[in-house]
Amino acid sequence: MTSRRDFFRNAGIAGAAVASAAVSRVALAAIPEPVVETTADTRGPLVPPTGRPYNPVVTLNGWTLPWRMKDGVKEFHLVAEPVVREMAPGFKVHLWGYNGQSPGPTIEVVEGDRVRIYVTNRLPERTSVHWHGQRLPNGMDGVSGLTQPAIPPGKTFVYEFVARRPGTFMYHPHADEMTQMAMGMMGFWVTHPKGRHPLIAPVDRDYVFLLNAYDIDPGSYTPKTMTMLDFNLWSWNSRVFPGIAPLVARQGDRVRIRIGNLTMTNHPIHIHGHEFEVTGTDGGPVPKGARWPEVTTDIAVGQMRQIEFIADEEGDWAMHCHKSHHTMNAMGHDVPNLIGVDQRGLAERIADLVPGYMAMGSQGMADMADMKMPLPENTLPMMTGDGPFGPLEMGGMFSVLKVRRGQKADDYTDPGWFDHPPGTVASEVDGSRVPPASSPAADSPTSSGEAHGSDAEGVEVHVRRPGVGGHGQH
Ligand SMILES: [Cu+2]
Repeated sequence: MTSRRDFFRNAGIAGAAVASAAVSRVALAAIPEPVVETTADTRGPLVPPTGRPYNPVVTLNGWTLPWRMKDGVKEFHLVAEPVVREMAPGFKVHLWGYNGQSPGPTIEVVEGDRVRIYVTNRLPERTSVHWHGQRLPNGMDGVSGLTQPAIPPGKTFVYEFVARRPGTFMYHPHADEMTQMAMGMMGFWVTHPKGRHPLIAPVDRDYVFLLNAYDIDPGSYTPKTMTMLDFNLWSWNSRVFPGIAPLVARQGDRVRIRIGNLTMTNHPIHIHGHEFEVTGTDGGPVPKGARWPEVTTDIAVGQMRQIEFIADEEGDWAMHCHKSHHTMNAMGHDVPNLIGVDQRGLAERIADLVPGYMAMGSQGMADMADMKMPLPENTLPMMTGDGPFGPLEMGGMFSVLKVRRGQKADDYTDPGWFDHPPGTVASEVDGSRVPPASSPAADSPTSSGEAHGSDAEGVEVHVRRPGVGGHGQH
């Protein structure tokens, strides 16, 4: 039975609870409503509705965080929380992130803006936010234990500083960093120049994304956070091919792509069909005399690079990490090299024991992309994705730069596959296009020339060793 004393004690507790809820409701009323995104769609550029104007960026499979202006201060509200991220169609994983997604939303401000960022911690452990690359008061740097107490679960902290220099930045926790970054906690930050800047060119398209990596066993939903090197999902903005949005441009557009690396290894990012220059790093714009053309740039751990080029070649141009294992997905690694191994007899014997067993890899791994083998639930085949000419045999850090003459200036929608002009696609040699008998190869004693002619059925290619015949080198 409840005693009178218990009653008063309980009433006291209840009263205290009401009072604290009322206080926090008042405090929360001063904080901007958190905005939450639940899909992995690429949102179009957020044209600034308030504050000073700028040309907004587009976050691949992501979005920009809206803000409110309060007494001349740009106020944002980040919520650190568990999220569900679709890494590719049909493949959902349980990550930690901000405002409903991993990575968190991109923050865009203008050089000189005073910025106030509320951070609410809905994680089961403490966290903090480090504003990677920014000039700011030391106590706003977000290193828990060193520059601030960590944000306990359930609490909201506030960061405030002036965005002093324009450039490409990111944010991530500096508390139990290994776990929290392996779980997907990170986001992009762009500070636009306040006017014309001698080293920052206006561009027609400005894309941003982060390089991240996960180790998620096929059939499971949560990353293994203790993995140091052997990740099995190499992602852009927590998406893997064929889940990564294409980068779309109108022919002739000046395109900037800003990339930050928060994985545990470097990524040589490569674009086909165009040369680009690195016009900025995490330290700021690169002086013009220090830029050079290239088609691949290595982005080391913790670095940011912004690359720029004129998208003047129409087509569907591959853009990917050049580490070939980073353009592969989870299912199918840790398989021995079976090229040249005749598995037929063995496969039959195993199939007696394991119904449905299939042998793979005797001629390379392309079988993987063709066979549509049943997979454990919630994973992706190692090589996947279909293009207009068949399987792409890709995964991971791969996307397509789609350059089109007819793309509208503000249109970021996928224009579909490129319609190649007639006669511009590599194709099988037919008899009518075999080199004539008078070609230099015909001089070789090992090339009789008997296979040449219009009969495609009879084409035979002879192989000549260097230094044997043909050039008088005996
Ligand atoms: Cu890579």
